[in-house]
Amino acid sequence: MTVRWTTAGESHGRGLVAILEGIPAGLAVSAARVNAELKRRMGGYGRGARMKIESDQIEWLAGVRAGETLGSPIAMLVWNRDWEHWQDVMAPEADPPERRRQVTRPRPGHADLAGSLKYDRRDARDILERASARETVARVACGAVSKLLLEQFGIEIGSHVAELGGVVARVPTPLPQPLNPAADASVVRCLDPEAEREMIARIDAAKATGDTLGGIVEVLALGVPVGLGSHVSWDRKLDGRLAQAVMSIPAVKGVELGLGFEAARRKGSEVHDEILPGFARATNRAGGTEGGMTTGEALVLRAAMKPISTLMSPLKTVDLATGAPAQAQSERSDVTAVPAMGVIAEAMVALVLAQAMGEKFGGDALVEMKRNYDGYQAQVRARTPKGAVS
Ligand code: EPS
Repeated sequence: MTVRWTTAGESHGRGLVAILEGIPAGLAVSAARVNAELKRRMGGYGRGARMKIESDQIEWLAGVRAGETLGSPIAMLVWNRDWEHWQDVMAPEADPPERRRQVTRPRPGHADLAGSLKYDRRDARDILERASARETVARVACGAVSKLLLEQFGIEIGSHVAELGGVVARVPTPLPQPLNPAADASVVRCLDPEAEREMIARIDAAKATGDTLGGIVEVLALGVPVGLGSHVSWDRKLDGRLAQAVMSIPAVKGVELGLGFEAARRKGSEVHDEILPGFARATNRAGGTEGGMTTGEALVLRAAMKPISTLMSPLKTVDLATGAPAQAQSERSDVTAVPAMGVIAEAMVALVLAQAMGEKFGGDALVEMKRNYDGYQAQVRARTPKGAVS
């Protein structure tokens, strides 16, 4: 069974539902561990008032019994507290009291315009409610369960903010280990205190002028075995699958592995990671994949997020109802969500890795998956020449 997942829910609807299938039976899970990830996602300097309203917590609906997975689809529910204020606007009944809070002035950069035309909606709220990053709550819930599975195999995923609003952080080498407690200690999830101060100042300045900011997050996965993914077909290549998963996060516009775009500017001798005795690598410029497969080195992925498209000082648009020039809709929103995006990107990486681990090691039960994993690791060790690492 392949790991697959889906989500449902509108930003100001009743709640969000996450369904995750293909996690083997016998994995110990707890709502507390999932909720801890949801809490991390809610944080970050520059978030709007909505995060003061919500207090995201899952309720298990299916797939878990006595603290263990059953191998059946896992369903989780997160109620939207803000629903209380939106019941009449978002009511599913055919005859709500009135269709209030309509959006007819599409925001440049948002799904509003293309979605309204494609789905033939007069009210862009029918589009924006689902395009909202609120949906990522459900992804992070699925990612949290995936992380628990990966932990069983010694795989650990973390992230930190490398850039925000044009401020570039000096990334410490080596990175703190474990990474997340150190990153989470910063309100912008940045490991460079000087850059953190400047990022906060720029967020304050952007807020004062009704503007928004983007940035870059780095995600690391440690302990990933060699050989996840495959070189044989385009849709099995793990680098491509990671890129697709992370690019699907709202407002993410670029994904790099290792050197990424920088590799295009260097000579081959300055890009590739030489193979040393014991199959060790002196460098990890590839970022943990070669030929669409993991190398056994750390997976290093960077995701670039554009500034949020809801501006309090709005850009020009055209009213959907009248066709007249207008100012885009401005609603309560975040100045930046880059720190949260790192947590979401961790979840997407966790889901893709859990899926790839499931493909490689199969198993309906965790014990079976572990046996397959141990056998494969022994096979790889037997192929690995002994030798001093120079
Ligand atoms: C969002 C707008 C804001 C954000 C929201 C994404 O919500 P609201 O319109 O209710 O103020 O806070 O993000 C979340 C609710 C969340 O949980 O991440 C948007 O338009 O995309």
